[in-house]
Amino acid sequence: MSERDTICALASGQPPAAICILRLSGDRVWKIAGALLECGLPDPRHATLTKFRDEDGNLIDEGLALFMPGPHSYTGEDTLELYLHGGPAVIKHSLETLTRQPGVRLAEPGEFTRRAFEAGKLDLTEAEGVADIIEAETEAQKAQALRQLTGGLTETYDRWRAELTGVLALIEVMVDFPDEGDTPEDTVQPILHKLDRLIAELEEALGDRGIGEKIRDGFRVAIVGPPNAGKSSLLNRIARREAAIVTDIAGTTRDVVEVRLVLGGQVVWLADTAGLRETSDVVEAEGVRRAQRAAETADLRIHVVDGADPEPPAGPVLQQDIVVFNKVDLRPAILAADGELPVSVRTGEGIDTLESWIGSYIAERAASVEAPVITRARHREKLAAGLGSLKAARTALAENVGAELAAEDVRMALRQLGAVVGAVGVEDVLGAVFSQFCIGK
Ligand SMILES: Nc1nc2c(ncn2[C@@H]2O[C@H](COP(=O)(O)OP(=O)(O)O)[C@@H](O)[C@H]2O)c(=O)[nH]1
Ligand SMILES: [Mg+2]
Repeated sequence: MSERDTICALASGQPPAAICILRLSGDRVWKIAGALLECGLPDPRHATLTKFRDEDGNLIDEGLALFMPGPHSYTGEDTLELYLHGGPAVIKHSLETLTRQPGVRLAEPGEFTRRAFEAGKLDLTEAEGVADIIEAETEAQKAQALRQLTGGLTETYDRWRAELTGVLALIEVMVDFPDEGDTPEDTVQPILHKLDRLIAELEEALGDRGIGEKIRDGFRVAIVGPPNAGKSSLLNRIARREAAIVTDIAGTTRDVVEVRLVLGGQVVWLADTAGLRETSDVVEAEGVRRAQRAAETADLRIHVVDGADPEPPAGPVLQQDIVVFNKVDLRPAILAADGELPVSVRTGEGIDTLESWIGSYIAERAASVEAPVITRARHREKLAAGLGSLKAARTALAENVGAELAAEDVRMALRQLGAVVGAVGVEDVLGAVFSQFCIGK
C-alpha cells in the first residue's frame, strides 16, 4: 500500500439518498477524470455537469464534478468530488469502476484527513476536531469540535511549545557558558520564573475536572439506593424504554445497565445499579461492587429512597447529590425528608422535575470550565507527562543539580507537548487517531 496510491471513497452517508458524494485524492485524479468523465478534467473549482462512464463506455450516472488541484485542496493533493444520485447501484458501479483503475484503491478510515495532516494542512488536534464534529450530537460537542478543528487547541499548545523552546535556549546558554560574570541567581531566577508560569498553566489545564472529555464522551449519572426502591423502574422511565429488568424481587439487578441520553444539552450515560445491601450471592455481591464503583466515578448520583418502606434501610452511605423519595402513589409526599424530591415512577409524578434537575446540574458542570484544552484521554496523558518533566527541570535548576539535566527535561516536555499536536511523528499515535475516523473523511 504505497503512499502514492490514489484513494477513493463514498464521503456521504448511507444510501439511498438524494445525492451521494464520491471523493478521490491523489496523482491519478486527472487521468481518471480524462478517462471516465465526458467533460474530461473539469476546470478547477468549477462545478461541472457531466456524464460519468465506466471504462467500457457504460453510463454510470450524470452529475456534478468538482476538481480541486493540489496543493490547494483538503488533502493537499489533486482532489475530485463527484455528486451523483445517492442510490446503492450508482455507488456500487462507481466505486467498482474507480477501484479497477490502476493505482486506485478504497480509502481507509480517516485517510483523506491523514493525508491532510501529512501535507501540513492540519495538526493532530485539528484532525481530531474533524472526527469529533462528524460524531457531534449535541450543540456543546459541535462547538467544542469546531473550536478544535479551527485551531483552538493548536494555538495554546504552540504557545506553550514556543515558550519552552525559549526556556531551553536560556538553559543551553547556561550549559555552554557557565559562570561568565553573572551570579547563578541572575541567570537561573528568570528561567525559574518562566517555568513556574508554564507549570501553573499546565496545572490549570489539567485541573479541568475532565469537562472537555465529558462533553465529548458523556457525563455519568448513577442511580443508587437500596434494593426494591425503584431504581431500575426510574431508569426505564427516564430512558422511555425497558432497558433494565424490573421485578418485585430484591436483588434483581446484578450488573450496571447504562443508557445514553441527552439531558441539559449534554450527552449523559445514566446507569442503573444493583441495590446496595449485604449479600451472600456472589453474583449480586459483584453487582454491588460495580454499583459502588459506578457511584464513585459518577458526576452525579441519584439516590432513590423507597417511600413505601416505613423504615428505609440505613445501608452503606454514599455521597448523595440528588435524593428522590419514590412511590408517592403509595405514601404521602409529606413523608419525604427535606431536600428529597417526591416522585412516583409508576405514575410519572415528579419525573419532569427530576429530569430538569439532572439537566441543570449537568449543564452547570459543563459550563464550569471555559474552553477546556483537553478533550481526550490522549491529551491528558501527554500533558501530565509534560508537566512532570517541567517540574523535574525546575527542581534540577533550583537545586543546582545541573543545567544539562534541566535541559534534557525541558526537551522531554517539548516532545510530550509536541506529541499532542502531532509535531513529533509517533506512528502508533497517528494510527490510533485516524483509525477512529469514518471512511471517506
Ligand atoms: N407503587 C409503586 N411501585 C413502584 C414504583 N417504582 C417502582 N415500583 C415497584 O417496586 C418494585 C421494585 O422496582 P425496581 O425498579 O426493580 O427496584 P430496584 O430494585 O431499585 O431496581 C417493582 O415491583 C416496581 O414495580 C412507584 O413509583 N410506585
Ligand atoms: Mg434494579
